[in-house]
Amino acid sequence: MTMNEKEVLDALKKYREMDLKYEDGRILGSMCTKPHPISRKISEMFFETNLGDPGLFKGTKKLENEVIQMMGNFLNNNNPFGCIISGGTEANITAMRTIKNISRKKGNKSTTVILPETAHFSFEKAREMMDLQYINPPLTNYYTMDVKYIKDYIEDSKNRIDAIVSIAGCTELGTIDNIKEISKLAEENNIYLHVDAAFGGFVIPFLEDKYKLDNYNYEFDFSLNAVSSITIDPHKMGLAPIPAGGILFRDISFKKYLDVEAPYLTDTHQSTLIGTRTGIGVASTWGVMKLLGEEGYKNIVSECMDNTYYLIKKAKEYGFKPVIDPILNIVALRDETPLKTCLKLREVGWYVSICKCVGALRIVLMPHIQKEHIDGFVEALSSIKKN
Ligand code: EBR
Repeated sequence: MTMNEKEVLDALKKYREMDLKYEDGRILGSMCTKPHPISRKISEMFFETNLGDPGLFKGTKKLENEVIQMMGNFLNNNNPFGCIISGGTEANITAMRTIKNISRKKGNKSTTVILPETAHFSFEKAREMMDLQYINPPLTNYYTMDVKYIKDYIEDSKNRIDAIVSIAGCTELGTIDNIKEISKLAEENNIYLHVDAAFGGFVIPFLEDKYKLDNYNYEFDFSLNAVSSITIDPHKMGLAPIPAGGILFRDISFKKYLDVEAPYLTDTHQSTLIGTRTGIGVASTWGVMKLLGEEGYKNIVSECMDNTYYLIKKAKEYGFKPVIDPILNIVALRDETPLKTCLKLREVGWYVSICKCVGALRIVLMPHIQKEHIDGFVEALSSIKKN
C-alpha cells in the first residue's frame, strides 16, 4: 500500500519520536553526539554524492583529499594517505587488512598482532575475517599495555610479530597506551604500528595542559616514527554526522596493499572496503573543521573535560569512586554489579554503559552533556543504590 508524502513523513516522525535525543542529556554512554548544525545544510548539498566512483564526483574527491590533509596536519603528518569511511570499525579493519597483506607479501602464512585486551571489538571482527593471531599483553595499573612484556615478547627470538595496535583513548576508560615507548620498540624491530585514536584523535590534540596528568604520556600521532596508520573518527568528537570514520596512513606507499582492480569505475583501483560510499561525511568533516578550527575544538574539549571533572567531584560527594583519574572525557565509576545498575538506570531513563576490564559504570562526557544532566544522573544513581 502506497502513501502520499505527508503520510510517509508523519509515519516516519512517529518512529523518530521513539528515539532518545542527545539534547535531553540522557545519553551518557555514547561516543557520538549531536552533529554540528552546519552539517545539516552540508548533508543536503552532498546528498547524492558517491565516492565509490570518484571520477564522477571530482569535487567531492578533492574535498576528501583536503580533509585527509587537514587531519594529517594536526596529527603531525604533511603527506598522509587516507579515506573518510563508515566509522572506526571499518578503519580498524582496513588497518588490519593492510597489516595482513604486508605480511603475506613477505611470504608469511599467518599474521600475528600484539594488541590490548581493552581494544575495541572491531578488532575481533578483523581477527575472525582474516584469521589473525592476537597476543594480549597484561595491563598495567592504569589499564594500558605493559611495555616491558611487549619488549620481552618481541626480543624472544621464537616470536615473529607483524604489528602492534595501541589505543589512544580506549573505549572503556579513555586511557592512552605508552605509544612513545611502543613506537621505539616497533621502530627498532621493524614492526608496523597502528594507533586506534577513533575517539582520542579529536580530543588529545586539543587537550589543554591543565587537564593532563603528570608523568602520563599523551603522544600518539605520526610524530612517533613507527606509527604507520591511525584510526580517527570525525563522527565521534569531530562533531561530523554519521557516517564519518577516518583512516590515515603515513604516506601513499600503503595504498598498494589495499588496492583492488576496479574495472567498472572511473578510477582503475579501489582501496576502501566499502564500494559505494557517501560524500556527506567528507564534506561535513571539511565544513565543521573549517568552521571550528583549532580554537573551536579546544573550547569543546575543554568544556567536556570540565564536565568530566565535575562528574567526578559530584560522584565522590555521593560516595562513588572513579577507577582512575580521567585521561580524556570518559569516567568509570566502580560498581560491584555494573550490569544490574546499568539496567536499573535505564528503567529511570539514564543510559550509561559498563566496562569489561573492571567492574564499573562507564560515562562518556560528550558535548551534549551539561552540568544539570550530571546532577540529575548522580542523584538517580544514588537513589538506585539506596534502594
Ligand atoms: C564506541 C562507539 C559508540 C558509539 C558506542 C555510540 C555507543 C554509542 N566506540 O551509543 C574505538 C576506540 C572505539 C570505537 C567505537 C570504534 C568503532 C573503534 N575504536 O565503528 O564508528 O571506541 O562504532 O567505531 P564505530
